[in-house]
Amino acid sequence: MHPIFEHIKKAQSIVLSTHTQPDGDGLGSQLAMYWALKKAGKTVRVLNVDETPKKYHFLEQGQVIETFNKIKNPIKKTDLALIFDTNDPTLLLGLWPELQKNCSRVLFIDHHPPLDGYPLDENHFIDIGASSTGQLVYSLIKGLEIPMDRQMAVPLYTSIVFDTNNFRYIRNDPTPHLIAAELLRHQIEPQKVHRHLFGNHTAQKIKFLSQILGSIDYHLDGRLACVRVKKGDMEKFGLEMDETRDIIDMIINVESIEAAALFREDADNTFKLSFRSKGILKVHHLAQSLGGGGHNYASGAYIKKSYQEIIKIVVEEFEKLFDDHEHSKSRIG
Ligand SMILES: [Mn+2]
Repeated sequence: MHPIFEHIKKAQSIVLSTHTQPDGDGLGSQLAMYWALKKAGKTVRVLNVDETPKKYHFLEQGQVIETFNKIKNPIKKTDLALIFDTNDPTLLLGLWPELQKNCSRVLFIDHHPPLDGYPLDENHFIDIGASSTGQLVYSLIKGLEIPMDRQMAVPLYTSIVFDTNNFRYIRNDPTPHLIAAELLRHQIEPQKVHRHLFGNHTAQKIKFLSQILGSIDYHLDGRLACVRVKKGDMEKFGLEMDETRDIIDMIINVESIEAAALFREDADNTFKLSFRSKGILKVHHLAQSLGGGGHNYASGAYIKKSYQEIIKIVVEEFEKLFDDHEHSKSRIG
């Protein structure tokens, strides 16, 4: 059995956290774990660096999530901290040193490839073959023999549906469907979950989308689509950061392209980049070379440069990826 089970069993006090700008997988994972550990009689606290975006408020039964920079009670000595859906300490911002200082052990539960040069020992629960962190949390709850209930099933289903983009990215693996089928037995009202995750666009968001989708630039003979979200756009349409997350998933649906890049301007000369690929190109190393990370076909990075500099780098790097792919094809063929 994986050592994580022993660590959880012997810990009495546990803090749960996830990456900055939390998403459906990170939040769903930590909330499912919260209810499971409470049921097992543990003292549990959920502490995140950023506030929960509006669309996930339906998950918050009982306001259990605390935001680190607003906490009323300091972090006390804690046996264990579990970090979900990342293995990158920098994505915990100022919370990371506090966890290091106050928790006897800090472990990652994640499905992202470990960062280059940051070895993780066997105590961390990492499986890059899992389609969501929620899937890993499901196996933890099962392994700990905590009986499933509705409070755990709703956030777990949310994790799986969110990270597989409605069961699109499951790599021929039946596990996400099998877990979902079991969770459906707990009256989770899946239509409500889908509505919160995918059917929650405000009229303002649709206006924003019409502007953004009208401004896609195509590069490399139409194989790469790039779109820029300017700093003022978010304020102009009254949007949360989280509301730009699904734009790139819409753009990648353009039939003729192979890859897409989104440039979100968070401050002057400061961009959040997101990359998507339909499967021919792997975009994980491109993100890593820019200081970020992610998966083979979905990755991202934060970068401080002017837009002109960044777009040049990104288009050049994609050109290399396409060339490498062509060469490998001709070698095989
Ligand atoms: Mn995830």
